[in-house]
Amino acid sequence: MKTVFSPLHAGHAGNFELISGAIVPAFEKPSRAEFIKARVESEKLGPVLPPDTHDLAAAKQVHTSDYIDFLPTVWPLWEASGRTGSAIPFTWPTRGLRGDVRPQTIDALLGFYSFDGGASFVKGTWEAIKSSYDVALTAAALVKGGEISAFALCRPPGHHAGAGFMGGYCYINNAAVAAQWFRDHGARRVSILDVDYHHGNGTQEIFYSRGDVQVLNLHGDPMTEYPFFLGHADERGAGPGEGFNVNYPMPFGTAWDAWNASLEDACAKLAAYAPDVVVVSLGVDTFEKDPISKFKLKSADYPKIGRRIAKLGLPTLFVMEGGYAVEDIGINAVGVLTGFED
Ligand code: SP5
Ligand code: ZN
Repeated sequence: MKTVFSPLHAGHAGNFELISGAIVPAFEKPSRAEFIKARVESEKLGPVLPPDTHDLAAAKQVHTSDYIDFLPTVWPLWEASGRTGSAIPFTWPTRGLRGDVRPQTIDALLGFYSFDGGASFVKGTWEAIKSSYDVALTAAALVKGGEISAFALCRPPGHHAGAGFMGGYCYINNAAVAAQWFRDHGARRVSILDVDYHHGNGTQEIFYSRGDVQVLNLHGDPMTEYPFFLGHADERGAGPGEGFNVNYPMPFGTAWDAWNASLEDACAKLAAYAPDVVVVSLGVDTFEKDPISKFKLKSADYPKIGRRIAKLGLPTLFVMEGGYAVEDIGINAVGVLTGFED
């Protein structure tokens, strides 16, 4: 399997986030991608290729144009306002406030275009976001070109980013961009299988009213786990999309057997949908040693995930999402990929 990777991810570094009442170095950090790349190489998964550069048209097929145009302006506006530390939103237009009026100052715009403070900017953040997007589209083109699978080693991740907002370490929804790109390049139906520990709220929002992209999500129950405000089992899609959004919320402590039962059900629904291509939002924060998550998957479980997905017999694009146990992230992420190739 070919991997697409860009060193430009590394400029997105030194970010902070608010967790459990303390401002701490962000768990989403450059070493994540480097550990995965090192494991791709040591396992001899296949060649590691640089991305081609793309314009932003494909991003604007799933995100609003004003949101995408905002992203490269964040750091210049932040610097122009005299600040040197990272740009983090702190005010949001929740219920009772005006979310329909675009404000005019950078602090307000950061809140207008986000749902939490988990997607901050430093100097190299936009270049990293753009490279992650290029990685996803380049890997998607490999699959369209006839590869049975490809690995988009994206960083930053994407599945929390909605049509018009960032959050949860995510800015451009790389998996959604790739799924839409497949639709725009001949695929009649696309399935997105999101196995990250957190609900892919952005992906769900983007495709919620559509019947041409099926979205299947396995995750921590939002009653008690981030992102809290989406991801319940009764969210089944709307209008032409009704029945094509499927959520599998699971309790803290979920280990392989129960998690795998959800995977089996999701794979059955995916096979019945008979898509032309599968996009896997590959998060490995389901791991028992993940520092911010509460599932109990073991390293030996990850190849089983890959083998099950391979059994679908469909062209498959793996898009990297979360996973914060950096010592093991390469073993687990690449474990899925080598399992796929078994
Ligand atoms: C892509 C992805 O995996 N994003 C995850 C963003 C999670 N942000 C909020 C994490 C809250 C963690 N709370 C538990 C504290 C553990 N001490
Ligand atoms: Zn996650």
